Amino acid sequence: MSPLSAAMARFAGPDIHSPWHTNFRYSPISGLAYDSGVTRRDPSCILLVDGRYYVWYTRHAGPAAVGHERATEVLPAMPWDLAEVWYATSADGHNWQERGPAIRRGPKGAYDERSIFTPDVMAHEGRFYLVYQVSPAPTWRCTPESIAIAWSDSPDGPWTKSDAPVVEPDDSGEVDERANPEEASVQGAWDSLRVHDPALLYRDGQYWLYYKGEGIGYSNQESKWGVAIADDPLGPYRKSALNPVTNSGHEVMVWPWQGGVAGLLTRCGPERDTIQYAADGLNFEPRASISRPPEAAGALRIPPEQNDHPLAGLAWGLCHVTQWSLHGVRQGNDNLGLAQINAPRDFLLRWESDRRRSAFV
Ligand code: AAL
Repeated sequence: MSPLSAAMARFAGPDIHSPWHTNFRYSPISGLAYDSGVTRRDPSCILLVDGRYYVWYTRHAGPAAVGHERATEVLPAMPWDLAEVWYATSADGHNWQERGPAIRRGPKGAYDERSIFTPDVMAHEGRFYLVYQVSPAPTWRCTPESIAIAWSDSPDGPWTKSDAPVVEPDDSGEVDERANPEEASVQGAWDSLRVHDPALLYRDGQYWLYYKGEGIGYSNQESKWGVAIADDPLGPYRKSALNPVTNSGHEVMVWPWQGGVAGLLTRCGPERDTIQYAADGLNFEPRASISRPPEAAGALRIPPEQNDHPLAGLAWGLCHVTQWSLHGVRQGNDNLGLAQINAPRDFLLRWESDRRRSAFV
């Protein structure tokens, strides 16, 4: 065997030979693919119900985002503004049919008047729960974004929304709402600006709602994850005293493994692009470094009897491609047919974990 450099020796041990290490490959899907008039992004985890796959996601049809300065009641500031949560189903996970809205925006003055977005789903004891982000009107750079929940007896709805958000930003920090949130006069807690990207897991009789926080006075590249725990799925949720439970990570992607919680941390922080594990759901440790992970991934939720490998809960799912990530995804993925896209619309792709493939073995 040829000798290894120091760099390859420390990579080959903990990473490529770890059962937590994987690569990802991508394939196009039909039904939720690029559409020049519709934004689709931030897919939930996928559920298999009565032989059909279900996914929920952020959807906005109409003009593309124009930025906060030019946003109006009908022009979205960002691709997730003026959006609602829609859902789609599929027989094979490749060809999807959009079914329609699951959660619609609330009336004037409601906590969810401006936008409803970035959902995740949990099925538990015959009931379905959607957790998602909400923002009130009007929108500006520092609009507080919170997390709300809705439940239904069927994945096809109808859904009953919570009367109020169930997780809200910490109330510390001060910033003029017209300023950039990074230019705070008083810096707040790590989750004082917004709470985002909810993901709900049932663990030992309690409901664990993981979320991403952004703080007043922090760059949005410093996002981290926290968790809020409740005895009832509809709350009240109490934030853990150990929050933030990660020092890195953007969109939250968690799955259960051997009584603990595994997570895919991407994009932000010193431990971005790692897979981590917390045996107690709170104290996360990196288990593998990864390359080119799916952005805003949602994975197929599997029944406990199929959960026989650390990455069984990260086998395949959907992710999004945005105007900011399109260039990177196009490179090295000629199979995706993305060469012709030049307008800013976010859309969904399929990803699969490929545990056999490594550039180094
Ligand atoms: C995402 C998520 C949240 C943010 C925005 C839409 O990828 O982190 O959902 O609010 O970007």
